[in-house]
Amino acid sequence: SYKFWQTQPVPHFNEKGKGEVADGPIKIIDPERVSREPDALIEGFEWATLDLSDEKELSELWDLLTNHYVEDDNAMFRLRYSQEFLHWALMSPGWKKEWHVGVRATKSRKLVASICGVPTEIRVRDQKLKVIEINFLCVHKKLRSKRLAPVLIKEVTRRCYLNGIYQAVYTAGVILPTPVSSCRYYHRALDWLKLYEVGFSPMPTGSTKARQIARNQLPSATSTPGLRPMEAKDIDAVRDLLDRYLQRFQLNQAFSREEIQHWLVNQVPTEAEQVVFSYVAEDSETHKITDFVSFYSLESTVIQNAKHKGVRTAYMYYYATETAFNADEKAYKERLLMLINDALILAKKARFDVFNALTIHDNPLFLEQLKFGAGDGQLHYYLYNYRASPVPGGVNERNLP
Ligand code: YNC
Ligand code: MG
Repeated sequence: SYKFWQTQPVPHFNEKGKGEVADGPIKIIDPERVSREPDALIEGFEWATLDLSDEKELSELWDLLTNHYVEDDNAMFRLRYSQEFLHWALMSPGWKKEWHVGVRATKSRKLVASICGVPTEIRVRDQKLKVIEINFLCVHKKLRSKRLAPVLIKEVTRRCYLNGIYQAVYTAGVILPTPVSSCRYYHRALDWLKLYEVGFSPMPTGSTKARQIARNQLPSATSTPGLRPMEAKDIDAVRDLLDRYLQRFQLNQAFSREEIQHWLVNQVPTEAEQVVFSYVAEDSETHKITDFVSFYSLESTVIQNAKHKGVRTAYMYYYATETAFNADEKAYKERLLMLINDALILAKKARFDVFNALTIHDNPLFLEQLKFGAGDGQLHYYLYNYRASPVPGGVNERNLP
């Protein structure tokens, strides 16, 4: 019955006149009237502001998430973000430690809950919005169902309002009032046998291990001419290419140059865990960047398995190509199939076990043909304090001329 969400500035289910109302904020916030003090926490706990530039506090957050963050419905796998990933995800341009909120046990000082945000800009159709992107809402397993989550959400909201940010975006696997868009996870096996052994991939009726392994085999070399890792010198070309691509979608992120650098250029030293893997195709004659593809690395812990401790997963990230979509859909699809298949090859070479992609952007054009299979997981996209008519069919709805 959404006792908490009912009280929040989000569109409610079955709102009257849905679709007739113009996009816009739900509530106008007067920062002068926002409380200077956080709400009280349950006895024995206190608020904390995490300083993630301090290795020790970063590893405290890592520890909380490694043991208590998102699991699948059958509790077989739990997301295992690396410390490098947390650094990447939470210290993007414009980050503030005030938006890395924690709860500590007063006596032991142990970190028992978190909610984090980073600022960015999004476009919802013709409107540009300054937002906070909320992630890593987590409550220690022993403190579940005590209504701590609403208190955390209210606290990060207060800290955003005080800093002049009145809207937010977030995603969740669960249904809350009210998704602006929804999509499904697809999975492409890179090491089928391992995925079978950990209980992730089932054996299709009538198939065999040998047949499944053969079916998921990939070429050893990539095909896109001039494909190489993205470097800092490619930032402007990639930004231009990606921005033109993203503007075709009704809901998208308006990346600054600094954000392109942060989110797409690998900055992790070779001895540490690389997070983002980006590649560009450079034309050998004109030296123009014609294509771009990227994925990021996020492991899962295998909760109970004698042989395997973790699954290394590559997640499809952004991509774009000069091959025009509207001019020739067939040529576009061919190019995309080659580019994404190359991403699979590169992920396999980097020892990933599985490649995930959502049904967003132009992904539906390649998923089936590149042997991705539909998973059980859904991902719902939400806006806070902003009413937007639904982006039908997911974030992939195109702004066709
Ligand atoms: C969720 N994922 O419905 P009602 S995703 C938001 N996002 O409220 P309690 C959630 N709300 O129904 P527990 C939610 N999951 O009564 C549950 N809720 O209105 C709502 N899991 O609270 C739920 N991380 O504390 C209900 O539940 C109320 O102890 C119940 O805690 C929940 O990061 C949770 O999946 C999720 O750690 C923390 O189960 C806990 O169960 C847990 O009694 C494993 O809470 C990890 C996990 C969620 C990952 C994520 C995005 C979060 C977005 C939060 C909303 C942000 C709004 C914008 C704020 C900024 C505004 C500005 C400007
Ligand atoms: Mg709770």
